[in-house]
Amino acid sequence: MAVNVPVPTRQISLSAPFRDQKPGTSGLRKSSKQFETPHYLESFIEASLRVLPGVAGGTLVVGGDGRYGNRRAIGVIARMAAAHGVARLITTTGGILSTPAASHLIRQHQAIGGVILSASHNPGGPEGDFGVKINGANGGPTPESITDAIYAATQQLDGYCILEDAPELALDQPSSQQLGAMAVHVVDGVDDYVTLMQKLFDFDAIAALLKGDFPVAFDAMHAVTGPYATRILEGLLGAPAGTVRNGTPLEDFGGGHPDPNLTYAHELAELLLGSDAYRFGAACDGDGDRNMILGTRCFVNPSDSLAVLTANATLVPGYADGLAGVARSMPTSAATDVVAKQLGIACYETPTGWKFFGNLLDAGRITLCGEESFGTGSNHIREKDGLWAVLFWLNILAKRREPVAQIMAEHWGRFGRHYYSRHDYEAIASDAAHGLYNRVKEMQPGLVGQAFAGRTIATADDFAYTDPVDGSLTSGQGLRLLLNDGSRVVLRLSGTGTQGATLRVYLESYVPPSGNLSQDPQLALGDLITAIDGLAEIKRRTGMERPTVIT
Ligand code: G16
Repeated sequence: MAVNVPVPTRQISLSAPFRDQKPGTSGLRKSSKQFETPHYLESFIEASLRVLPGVAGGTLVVGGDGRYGNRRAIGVIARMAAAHGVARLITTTGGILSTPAASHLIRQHQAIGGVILSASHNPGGPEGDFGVKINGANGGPTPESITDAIYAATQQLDGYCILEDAPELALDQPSSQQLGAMAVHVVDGVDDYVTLMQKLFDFDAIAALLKGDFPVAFDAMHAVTGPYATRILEGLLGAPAGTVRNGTPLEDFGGGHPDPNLTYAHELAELLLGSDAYRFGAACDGDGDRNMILGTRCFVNPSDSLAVLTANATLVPGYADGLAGVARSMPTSAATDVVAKQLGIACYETPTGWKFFGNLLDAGRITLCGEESFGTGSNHIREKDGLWAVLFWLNILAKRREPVAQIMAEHWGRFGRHYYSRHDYEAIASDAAHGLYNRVKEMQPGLVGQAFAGRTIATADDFAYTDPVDGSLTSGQGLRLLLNDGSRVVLRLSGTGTQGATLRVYLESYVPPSGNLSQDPQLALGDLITAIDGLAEIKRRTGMERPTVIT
């Protein structure tokens, strides 16, 4: 029985505000060391609790991806939440909570929001990164109006409020506890999420597929999806033990980089692309919101994945009535646009960052959305959802009973193919990144056109977006060079890195169904790759002969 023991609240003074707490594309992401600086985490949490509406008397969800610093942060946030009058705090056993499961918990408990502890796909551990994401009452990342207000609050902070000498929370099993006047509920972070998935997908059909000759390899990358995937794939769907690889969450992700792409999930990629042993492969990132999909000798580009899910959605029980509309981030290829056009549904193009889908989802304008950065999701929550995408694919495969590669070939044969690739230049000098970006931005369109011999530039702009729901304007979202034959190059600086700058170069060209659909994307995009390097002087300015990651 929980006992309400009065615990004194203490006001801690800060000698000076922290100046570097501007949230990026997805919350505040810094090195673990930075977060260990005395009062650093507390400063950002104080600012967030001052800005989030409804804190006093409200319910707050807290959890994270299990990385180094997770448990300590939960303790700090709980004591600060209690000091700010939060009535009920919901956290999870071991503090383990994937980003999509957190979004669901917030919605299910009508919480005022949540604090998700993760630096997503960035490495963890004492030498790695930590992060804090603030989600709102709809379960999604807070809009820019809130993140700007949080940042402004950090700039003026002279202290914070925390419970003094409170007992440590017991997180080892589900329980109800009391922290001062605040009730703390420790729940199993997997249960509710699994129930939601069972409502959306045909578990019987997927189980029947997995019982046949259909070996699957899922790589949890020693991150948060391990317990979720093990329960769902090996438990409920009957996949053999061992289907889930690297399934135990570790504080440093086993020293790995939990980013599900061909570089960082290369062991899985080699299994699928280099042999015929598996029919389906997938991986998720640190906090479980990203996904990579593979078939036998077939990599599914994330932009294509969204298009395939859109085209096949009615095969899945949760989407059997069809889709209200779809959305993709600007750098994501237009593969989904073509499908949406054929289906006669709206397709929106938003800036990078899941928060931009929130209003469209809340307004019922879209059902599915996705990004080239391995994120796909729907209106079931307000975050991208890695395991959801895996189950969506398995549901389609269970209904169509065709190999992944055949599904892709048929898709391109019907809609045409958007050859697509992203080249990342990671951790480069910030000056070099901004220098080459500004060089292209300030260039005359005529000069830009010359670089793309034989084609002309239809539009060259810095992408700006007016939210169709609330009218807010977001500008400076990436340089778009749109060519008259429908191909394009986009340059964008990452908003999630913690070291130097990361330049992303997005390359895309469209081939109609009658064209050559089976080229290697790097070859199909070869002339665009050469042209943009010449134009932006990428190699010279970054000092790198090739990108760190090619997707
Ligand atoms: C975050 C956002 C995504 C966005 C990505 C972009 O991903 O949640 O919506 O696409 O950042 O990253 P960058 O700015 O580096 O290109 P995550 O998985 O890190 O939360």
